[in-house]
Amino acid sequence: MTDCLFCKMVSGEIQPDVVYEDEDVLAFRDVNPQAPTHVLVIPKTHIATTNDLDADNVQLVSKCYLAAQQIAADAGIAERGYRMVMNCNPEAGQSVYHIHLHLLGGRPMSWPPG
Ligand code: DGP
Repeated sequence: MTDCLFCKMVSGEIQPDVVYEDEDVLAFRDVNPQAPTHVLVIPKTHIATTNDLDADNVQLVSKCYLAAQQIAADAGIAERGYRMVMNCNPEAGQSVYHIHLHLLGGRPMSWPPG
């Protein structure tokens, strides 16, 4: 999608701080980090929200999780623990409408989230 911030990162029009990339997935540091490690993992295919997942595209979410797992291991936070979350729509705080998996770690976190 031409108007999507994260699609512009996939195309190279905008260059984030990339930590991982393969043919299906791009991962980069969040511009406003909420933890010492805060990486966004996105499918290169535009999917606006998790409501738009279906049997044909859901495997991209699996790939995001596996990439995040590796990034967490590389960051040295796998054993201490980390959080992975996708926000959907306004009440959950989604602000960029291209699905993204937040990987957060490197500090203790509370539950439930705010
Ligand atoms: P969410 O609120 O779940 O939609 O998360 C969107 C995240 O995207 C938020 O944590 C901030 C991040 N973000 C927004 N604009 C940019 C940007 O231009 N570059 C990077 N690296 N991250 C961004």
